[in-house]
Amino acid sequence: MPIHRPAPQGSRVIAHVDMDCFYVQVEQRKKPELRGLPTAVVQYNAWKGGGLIAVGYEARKFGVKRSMRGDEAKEVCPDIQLIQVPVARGKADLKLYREAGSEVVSILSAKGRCERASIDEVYLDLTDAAELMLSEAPPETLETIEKEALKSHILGLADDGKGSEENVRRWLCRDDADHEDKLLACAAIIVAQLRIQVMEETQFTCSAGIAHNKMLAKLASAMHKPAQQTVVQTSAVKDLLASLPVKKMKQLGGKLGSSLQSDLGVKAVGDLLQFPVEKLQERYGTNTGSWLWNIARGISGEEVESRLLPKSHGCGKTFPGPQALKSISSVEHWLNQLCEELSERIQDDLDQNKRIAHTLTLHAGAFKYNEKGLGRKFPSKSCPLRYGTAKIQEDAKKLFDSGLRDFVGPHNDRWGIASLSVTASKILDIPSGTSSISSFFQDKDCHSLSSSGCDGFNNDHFPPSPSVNKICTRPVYHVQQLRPSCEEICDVHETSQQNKTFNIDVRGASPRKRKRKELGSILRYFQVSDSSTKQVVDEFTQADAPLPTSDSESYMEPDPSEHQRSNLVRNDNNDENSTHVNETTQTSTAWHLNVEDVDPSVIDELPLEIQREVRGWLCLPKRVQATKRGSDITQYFFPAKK
Ligand code: TTP
Repeated sequence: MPIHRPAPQGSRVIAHVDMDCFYVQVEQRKKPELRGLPTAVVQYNAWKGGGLIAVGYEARKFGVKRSMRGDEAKEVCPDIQLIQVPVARGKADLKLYREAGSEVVSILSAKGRCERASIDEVYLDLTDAAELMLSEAPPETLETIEKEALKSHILGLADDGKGSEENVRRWLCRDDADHEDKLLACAAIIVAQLRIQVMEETQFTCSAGIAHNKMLAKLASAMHKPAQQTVVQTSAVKDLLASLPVKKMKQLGGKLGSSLQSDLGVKAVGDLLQFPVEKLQERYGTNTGSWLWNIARGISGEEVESRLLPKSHGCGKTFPGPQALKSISSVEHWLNQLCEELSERIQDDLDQNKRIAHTLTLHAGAFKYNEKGLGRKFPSKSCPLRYGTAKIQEDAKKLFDSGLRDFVGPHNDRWGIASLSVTASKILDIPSGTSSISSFFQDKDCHSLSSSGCDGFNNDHFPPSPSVNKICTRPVYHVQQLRPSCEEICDVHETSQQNKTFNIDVRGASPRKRKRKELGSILRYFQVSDSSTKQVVDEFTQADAPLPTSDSESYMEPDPSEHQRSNLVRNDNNDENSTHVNETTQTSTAWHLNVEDVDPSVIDELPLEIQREVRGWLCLPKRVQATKRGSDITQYFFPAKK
């Protein structure tokens, strides 16, 4: 659903940079003898020469299109060079292209806030760079302006008969232009320089759109390709949108666009101008109605996010026609391949970028043999992500089983799987070092609240069963419970030689203790890990399956006096709603953590640099005497001085 965001104060200049026939360029850089030849990249497939996924501009001249198969492309362009996408684990391996995309991102990001939008496109917020140029070296003061900038397409610029480059030079150097257009002129020069730099350093060409917001910049970058740039002046917006088919606008390609066409008779984005905002809101809701009213006027407040790395990692494979998977063992085989790749990629991300993924999602495209027309879709399923190939494989398999049960229904019809994918999402940074551990665990909690809460796992992902409620309520319960313990760090008692227990007392903490805010969050991590693990299990169990109450409390036992809390856990499992749980937990005051009961495999799932520290922390007997309070994070978990 589109999200309406009010336009920010002040002028902005945003560029959308899109690589030209990207995979083809990557292949041509690898094999320079392909340069200048009609070339396409095909996805490995024995059927009719495989499907084309990228088509070079030389091949496009012959009418070769991405929708074609290799054999069809050869018919229209007999000399076409068909390059197979690299294959690993029986499926396309896009690592080469991903890394090539990163090379470009690292060049572009030097000039402004940069958002990597896909494998080959980025948004850049050039407002600061353009303002700086305007104040220090405005275009009219420049001795030379790169030809690349002079070749810009300026929408709405009338031809004055002096040749287009001269025309553009005049536009770039106008001193009577308003501030907004002057910023655009500066940005056009900056983008041209960046594109030259990308070309020189990577050998790749790209195209760009330059405008006052992301939406217009994206539209513009596709208008003149390859290796060109297009500028959208404010005065040209109305004409640009007047004839733009609704389906071409981002977010209008699906149901919303179809509804605009069929219900309101809107064909072009500009047709929306005739509808008052109230009418659009009445029909599509306040948010979407406001968004539609604004985009009709070229207004969009969407910010360029600062993101150089992908938002998620996904591995998928299609099994078209007769290749559809029809047995659990074949699904398992492919899930294992996909999960192996996913695991490798999230591990690389963790090692290289210190980022950790929190959610694993399985999507499948499925059909039933005896069903005519559109039946129930295979539901996508998610669960908290556990690191390690075997664990991801195990969880993905359980997600699949759960989805399949919902899909086939009680009749146990024969089924086929036409596509499978696994995705790791909700990727958060983890700062390294001791001080960062608490932040990391905080993150885990935040994640727990949002992703394990109803927001993160929506009902598309979870069938409405008691397990859903549990997923929504348990982490809320834990976090509610633990917030106070973070603020009021506790005494830790060694209750016996064999059985070390953390007793976290949140009653009447002193201000001094309150200063240690958040560091106790390491405990929350274990709770979250516990609940995470349970969530996986819960998600797979049927609604009527017994709920693992005692297990889930194995290392986070309630104080025996806390009958109320114990009851709550049970209520929770009995589907009580989260509000009730939250309210009542406010009264709960004490916790015990039994170190012996911590599952060591939980530690294995932590980032390496943190593992070491946590292991040290768990070796209490040796270190209790050795470490002084106040030296590091372990201080908070050692027995208090009597
Ligand atoms: P696009 O940017 O959509 O296209 P492109 O870069 O090939 O060509 P253009 O110059 O028109 O922008 O996609 C980027 C790459 O993503 C593309 O080179 C191959 C890959 N891709 C697929 O694998 N499958 C697809 O369906 C699409 C659209 C792209």
